[in-house]
Amino acid sequence: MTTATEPGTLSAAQLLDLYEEMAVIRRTEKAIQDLFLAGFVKGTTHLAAGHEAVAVGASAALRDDDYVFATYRGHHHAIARGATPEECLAELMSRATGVCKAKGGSMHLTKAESHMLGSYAIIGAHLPMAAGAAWSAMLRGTEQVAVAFFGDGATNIGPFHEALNLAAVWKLPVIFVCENNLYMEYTPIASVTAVPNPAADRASAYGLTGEIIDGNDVQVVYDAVLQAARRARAGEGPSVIEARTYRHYGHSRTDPAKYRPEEEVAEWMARDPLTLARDRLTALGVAGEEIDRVDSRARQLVSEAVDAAKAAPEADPAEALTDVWADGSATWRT
Ligand SMILES: Cc1ncc(C[n+]2csc(CCOP(=O)(O)OP(=O)(O)O)c2C)c(N)n1
Ligand SMILES: [Mg+2]
Repeated sequence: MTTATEPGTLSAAQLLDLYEEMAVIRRTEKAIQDLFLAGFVKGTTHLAAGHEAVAVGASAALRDDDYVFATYRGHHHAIARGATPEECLAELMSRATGVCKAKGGSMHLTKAESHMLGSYAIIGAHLPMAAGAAWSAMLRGTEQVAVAFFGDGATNIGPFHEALNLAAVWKLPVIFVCENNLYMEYTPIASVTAVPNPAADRASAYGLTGEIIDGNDVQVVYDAVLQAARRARAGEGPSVIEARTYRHYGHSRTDPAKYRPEEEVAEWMARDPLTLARDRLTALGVAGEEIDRVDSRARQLVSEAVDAAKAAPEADPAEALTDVWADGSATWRT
């Protein structure tokens, strides 16, 4: 995983690595949309195309043993924390080689061995879980941090407030990262929220500082999370980061997102995280051909992942009750 030691010190090579990770996620999301429309993906999907910089920038600023919790819009976090596109695609296609052997599906991508402790479909549910993981790390003295990524909609849900409160009281090493993409399903968050910045403006109620950042700029996300993680490891408690971003697709499945004003969509598309990273790379002297080579590599990797996932065997029903409890079995039920 690419890391640097000081905010603002990512080298061109490191930034190019982050660009590649974002390109891989973008290609994977596009592949998922195509596979879904072709009938290969069962259930639903919530694509994170447009949100790549949040996952990749944050992940690069974390240690490999830090804990990450995400929402049902979590493909980008799973990949940023070490799940391969092939494992994710196979999971969505109910294959035996899926990252959860087909028990999770799109909304529950989880990779416990890389400390990606799950994607949660109940809005806000995982914020107290992240606080719990942070508490565990604090008690064990490991200097690990826990990060909860959640949508703007979660800020109007009780567990958001409960988690921030207790995290502040106990000075837990947890980072709350709101991916504010302006909408909760089909409702503009601004139309149902009493303050303009749904996460950051609430932080002061718990004695915390809320930081609003450009969630489409991978360097900015990296800097903000690196500093928050440092504070957490130094015993200075939780941070609230509101990363403003935008989804490229509709909320889920085949939602064409016609409720979004055209100018708004155009404005955000012009601020695509990949375009912003490309601009940064160009300013650092990286040649366009080199970035194009990285793009081709990402396209190739995902295309091979699609083929491999399609060719993989269906999940074995005998696996349905494995890996569902800490001892690796389901014996607790019997
Ligand atoms: C507790 C709860 N209430 C309602 C829902 C239904 N629901 C699913 S997605 C969603 C919108 C959430 O929006 P946001 O938190 O902004 O996340 P985004 O989809 O934009 O990433 C809602 C209300 C749910 N899953 N859980
Ligand atoms: Mg939202």
